[in-house]
Amino acid sequence: MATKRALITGITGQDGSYLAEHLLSLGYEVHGIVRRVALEDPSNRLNRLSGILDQLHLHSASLESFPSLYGVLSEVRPDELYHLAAQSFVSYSFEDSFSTFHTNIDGTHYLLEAVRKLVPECRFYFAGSSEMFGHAPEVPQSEQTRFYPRSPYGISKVTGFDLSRNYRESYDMYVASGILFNHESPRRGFEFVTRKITSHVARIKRGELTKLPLGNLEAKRDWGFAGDYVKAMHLMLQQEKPDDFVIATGETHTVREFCELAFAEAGLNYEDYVVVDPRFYRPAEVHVLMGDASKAKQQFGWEPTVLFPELVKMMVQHDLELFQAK
Ligand code: G4F
Repeated sequence: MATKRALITGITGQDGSYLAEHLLSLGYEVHGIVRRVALEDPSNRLNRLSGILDQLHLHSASLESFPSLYGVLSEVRPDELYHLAAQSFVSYSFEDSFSTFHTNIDGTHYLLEAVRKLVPECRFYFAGSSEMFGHAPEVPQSEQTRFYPRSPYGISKVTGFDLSRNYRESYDMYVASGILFNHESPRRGFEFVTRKITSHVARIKRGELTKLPLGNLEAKRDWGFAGDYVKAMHLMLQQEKPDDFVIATGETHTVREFCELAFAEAGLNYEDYVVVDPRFYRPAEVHVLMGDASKAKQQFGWEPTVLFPELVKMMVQHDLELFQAK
């Protein structure tokens, strides 16, 4: 069989790097779209890809520019496209909703349109998000649950999801959306709460910091391991028909519980260090997320292999070593 060619937007991020590794291990030819600045500053901006860089084909383009995306698509002509790139930090989307909408909605629209024009047979993965459920009317949330986004980011993802479904239904394209609940790893960005906590634990342990300022400690999230979740993305594009799938662990935990376990892993009591700082509260919060991934399990046998305690441990151990070495 001919080698399959995959194109990943957001390849430099946490999910992009795990997905690229997974696809390489399956024998794919892997291409990625990156910003021009990333190619000019590889040691910082491509650091998550450092182990596989020589096996990748990177192309510079911007989600804000249709011609640049069109150019890459016409050159690569992928069999599968994984659209992961986005302004993905919910807090920031409140500060600049306009650029969040431009990047997340227009960027998705540009890609779908370029695929339709150039490679209509290409299978397209859209990175939806549990943030689309927002103020959800039920717990757990499944593919049937009504969306009620509570942030500009959530609104942008609902629109991207609707656009994706509309291309699937109008043009008979293979477009699948993953509704992924929070997924973390040692490669998570430091602005997200899990990595903020584990990196602070490591720096407090070293005596570099004395406090960890956080916002809402009672928010509940369904946290899984990103390495598991990228496998579901790939499986979604191997089905007979395109569809949408929830990917989650089915457990929910508070930010407070994450702190408790993370500090305990380093032999510390979180109550001695965590302080509530109203600056980290959001104008509108999503209080409880918990996913029901039974459709993915039933259709392609996907199940998480890493659950909450193991995930916290993995991230804390990684950061203890990382900051020890600095
Ligand atoms: O880690 P977070 O910033 O992730 P959030 O907002 O749930 O979004 C992440 O998961 C989504 C999937 O549902 C993705 F679509 C999205 O791109 C992103 O990856 O915040 C988690 C919770 C929130 O309730 C937040 O209010 O932690 C609470 N929190 C409390 N203190 C904090 C902080 N979050 C951050 N980032 N920083 C804090 O100091």
